[in-house]
Amino acid sequence: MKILRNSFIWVTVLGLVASCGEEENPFPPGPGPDGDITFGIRGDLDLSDYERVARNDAPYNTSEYPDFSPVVSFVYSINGSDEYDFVASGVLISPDWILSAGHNFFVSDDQSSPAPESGIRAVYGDDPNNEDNYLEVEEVIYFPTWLEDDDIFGKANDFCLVRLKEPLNGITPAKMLTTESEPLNTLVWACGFGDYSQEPGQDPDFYSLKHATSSILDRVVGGITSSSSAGTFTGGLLAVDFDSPSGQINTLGDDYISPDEPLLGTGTSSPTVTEFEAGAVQGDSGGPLFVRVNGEWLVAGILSGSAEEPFIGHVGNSYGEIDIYTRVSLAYDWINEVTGL
Ligand SMILES: [Ca+2]
Ligand SMILES: [Ca+2]
Repeated sequence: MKILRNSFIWVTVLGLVASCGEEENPFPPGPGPDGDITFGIRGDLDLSDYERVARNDAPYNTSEYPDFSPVVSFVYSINGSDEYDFVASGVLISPDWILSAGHNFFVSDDQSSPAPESGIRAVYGDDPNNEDNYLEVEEVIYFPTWLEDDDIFGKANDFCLVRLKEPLNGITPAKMLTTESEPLNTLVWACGFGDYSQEPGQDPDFYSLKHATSSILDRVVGGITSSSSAGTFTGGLLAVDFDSPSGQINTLGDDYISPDEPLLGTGTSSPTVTEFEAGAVQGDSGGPLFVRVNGEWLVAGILSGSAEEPFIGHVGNSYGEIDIYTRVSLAYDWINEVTGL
């Protein structure tokens, strides 16, 4: 599995990739018929197209689109200093609380203790480079089992709640899906601040801007447990795949079962590429997945990671990524207990 907080963790995880055995590869390595290699977004679109959607610029300001204004970024250090090494994502669920991924601030393989609040800033707006929008953090509360039993999406417990020092007024918080009614096979939207800074046309010295991406919800699974001294909890996952415009790559709809796919259960997936189809990249971690229920866009998932090698020879961040979100509905009792929402 791959974790999607930004920076050095990525190198660590790449070192863990297992060899792929003898299975037949449905997709030979290298570009497909229309040059099927990209980074994060569709190769036939520009990052600015996805940024426009995330700003809800017209025509993306109707009820057909979620309001992306409650999606925030984090800049942070692991040692509590103001030398911010990482960028990540989250979503405002009340003026005081942001829901995000536990692994953004604590990964037991890499840290002896969670990143101190003194080195974390939440940033509202579309641009993490705007220091006027930096907000101090009072506390980070992890899902009850996360600190003792963390495994990115493997235990379906990759959550944290970040309480701001001062409430953030002026932005309408996102609503959450509180019941197990995730609409399989419908259009969903993700949003975050994943790092495109090394890509052509981007400034390597600046954080990337907020971008919004779409897909079809391919998997809804439950019954995944995690345990700690706090007890045993049951959670679940949501998953989408990054289909290629050529129709050649449809990883959750093909016959090849990659190492992380059994965790996601069985099912089908449409090869149809959505208008703003994309895969998550480092820094999108903790960002929300919005589903539409009864006409209302609700946060149903928090980005935890991506499946390892969805097909043999897959190029990281390219078509075929399988992005995995931790289910909010199954963690809602904890969210409610902590925040009173
Ligand atoms: Ca898809
Ligand atoms: Ca698909």
